[in-house]
Parts: sequence; structure tokens; C-alpha cells
Amino acid sequence: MTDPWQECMDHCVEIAKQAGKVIREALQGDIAVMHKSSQVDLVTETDQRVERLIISSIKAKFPTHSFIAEESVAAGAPSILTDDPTWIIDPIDGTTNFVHGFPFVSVSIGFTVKKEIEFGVVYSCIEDKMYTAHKGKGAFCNGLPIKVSGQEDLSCCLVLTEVAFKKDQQHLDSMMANLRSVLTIPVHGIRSPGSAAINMCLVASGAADAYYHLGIHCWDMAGGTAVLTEAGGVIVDISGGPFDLMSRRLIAASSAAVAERLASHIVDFHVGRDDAH
Ligand code: LIP
Repeated sequence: MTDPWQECMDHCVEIAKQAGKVIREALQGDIAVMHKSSQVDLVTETDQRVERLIISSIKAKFPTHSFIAEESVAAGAPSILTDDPTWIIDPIDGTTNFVHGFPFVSVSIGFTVKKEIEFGVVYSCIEDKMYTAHKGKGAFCNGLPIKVSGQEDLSCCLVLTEVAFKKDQQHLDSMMANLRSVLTIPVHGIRSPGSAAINMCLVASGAADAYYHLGIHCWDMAGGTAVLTEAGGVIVDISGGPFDLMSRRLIAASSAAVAERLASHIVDFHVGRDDAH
């Protein structure tokens, strides 16, 4: 039987490539930085331009589809996941890295149908690594199959997370407590690459064994969720319960055992939901 979403996925890979080229070219010039919710929540003209490029190209081909995209939401668009075929887009995941020329910058696109992830594409455009995954068909990096490490012992894991000060003392204290709790398990190490989508792909390809994050958004997770699960990884909520794309929390791991044990070491704190308003 032909796959009804294959054409969408092929288009997604093409548009991610084009977006990546625009981002690489922008890195050659001056980057004007603007701020969104705080002094450390950065956005550039390139984020906005790349998002317009991706959405207009998809709309021209699939006019009935829905969108949730980072910069459109920042400008007031709703962020509600429905049963419609929906493209969830982060034009530049790792904007702070982009601003500084730190080489983990990605275009992240996930596609859902009836609220389930159908496929995901994460293009780490400075490294030129195209991660792709389509439900039931495996995960790939530049066309070659990838899989998780399969590590089951958390104390042998390289763990990823992200650290950022959100101007909220309780958030900072909880984040530092979690770092301390995970470091003292002890694990082999903690790394913070700066692009959630790339973090998920690093776990998917076995370069890291686990990733946890509170305060992330659906557009940071959607593309990587497909890649991680199709590579044999496990995604759960920070509590260890079922993963919810709109919840702003996740643990992505090489095995259920690692996910479960990591969940038991992480203190929960309130981050709200993407679909709260
Ligand atoms: C960023 C994430 C990063 C996280 C930031 C932010 P953006 O996405 O990928 O890992 O630490 O809080 O959400 O804003 O560059 O698309």
C-alpha cells in the first residue's frame, strides 16, 4: 500500500535542506539579535525568514494542513494540537548557538496526524547531518541507519540537558538541584549542546545515552521524537509517565531502564504547557 504521507516527508527533507542553506549563508554576515520573553530568549531575522520560507513552501503544496511554528506562536498564533495533519516547526533550534557561531544549529520539523507523530526531520545544518525518521521505517542520518546505544545502566551514561536562567529563582534552584542529583549518581558526564532537536538525535545515534529537559517546547521536540523512537529509543515524561508533546517536559533515553532511573532522580517544577492558552 502506498504511504499517504511519503510525499509530505520528501517535501520536508527538501525544504529543510533549503532552510539549512539560508542559515549557513546568514552565518557569513552580521546577525542582528532581538529578544522575546527575556534577555536570554533570542530571535533573529533569520529565524523569522526561515520560518516564512518553510511555511509558504508547505502551504503551496499542502494547503489544507495546519501549523504550529515557533516564531508564529511568538507573534500570537495559537499552539493547539488538533487531529489535522500538522507541521510542527522550529526554523532554527539553537538560536543562541546560531548567534554565537557555536556549531549545533538545526532545522526541526515534525509532522503529526491525529496528534501522533508520523515523521520527523532534523537538519543539523552546520554539521550537514540530515536526520530523518518515518513511523515504522527506522531512523537515518544522511541516509544511513542509526540506533541508540542500548545502554541500560544509568551510571554508565553520557547525559544531555540544557541549562538556562529564565529569571526565575525557583526554576534555577530546581535546575541546579537536578544537575547535582544526576552528577552524583554518578553518570559518566553531562553535556549541554544547545539544540534540543540535536540532543535527541545524539541519543538516537548512540553518541549520548539520555537527555532530560523541563521547559522545552513542542517545536523543539517534534522532529526529534520521531528520530529517537524510530532509532529504538524511549521517550517518557519527566515523571516517568507517558510522554505528552505539549507538556514542555521529556526524558529521551537509550532504554526504558535508563529512562525510569533518570526520572527517579529528577525534581519536577512547574513549566506550564504549550497549549495552555
Ligand atoms: C532552544 C532549545 C535549547 C534550549 C532553549 C531553547 P530555540 O530552542 O533547543 O536546547 O535550551 O531553551 O528552547 O529557542 O533555539 O529554538
